[in-house]
Amino acid sequence: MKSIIGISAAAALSFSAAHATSIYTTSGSSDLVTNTGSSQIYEDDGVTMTLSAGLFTDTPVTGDAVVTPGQYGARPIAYSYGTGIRHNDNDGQHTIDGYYPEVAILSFDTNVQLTGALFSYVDTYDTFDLFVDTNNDGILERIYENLGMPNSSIAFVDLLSLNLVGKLFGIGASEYAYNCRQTMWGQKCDKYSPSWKLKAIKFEEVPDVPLPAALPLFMAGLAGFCFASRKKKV
Ligand SMILES: [Ca+2]
Ligand SMILES: [Ca+2]
Repeated sequence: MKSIIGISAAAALSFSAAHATSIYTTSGSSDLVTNTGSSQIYEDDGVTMTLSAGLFTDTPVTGDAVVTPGQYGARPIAYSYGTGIRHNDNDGQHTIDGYYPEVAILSFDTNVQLTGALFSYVDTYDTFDLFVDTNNDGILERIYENLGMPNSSIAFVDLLSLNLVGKLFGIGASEYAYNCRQTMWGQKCDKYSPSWKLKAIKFEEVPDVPLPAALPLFMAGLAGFCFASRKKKV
């Protein structure tokens, strides 16, 4: 018991060290504002995050993934360890698992960069898939699959280098049996079964207008200012 407390304390410490907002998706979370049953609404540092759930197809070899929010009544359930997903069509476990591939859908009210995820209920060789709405049409695209996490019951994964920017994201678990891909070594299958809970999400607010788009506006403003000041001299 003592070692478990030691591990979780160390994970919490490293998780809060960086300057970013952390929302804990546990049943006792102080960030939780409303739980409607089909979604949980969290708020921290002025940012609102809505957590809902869906299932997704996980097509062998091609890697195609289509997310259906709320399919078979898919819904997030916040437990003391973190949030899992349940649904009504032969759900494998109360975790986020790949028996029917499940995905936690994270919707923010402002542009953010996901910088980290804290997983709980983790066992050996657990993996996760990452989805981002890359073209802002409200539909999630899977951009990474079978990302690894530390072999620790509570595992933090730093997402900073993946540059995940947007308002709509998904963190899910791949299909148990059909997770096979063509690789340069031939067809490889992930024989492990991903199953875990989402304990916290770390993110930073980023400007809605990207810098390259803002630059011409700034230049136009500068040109206008020069023109105005020159006119004054005359
Ligand atoms: Ca489940
Ligand atoms: Ca999209």
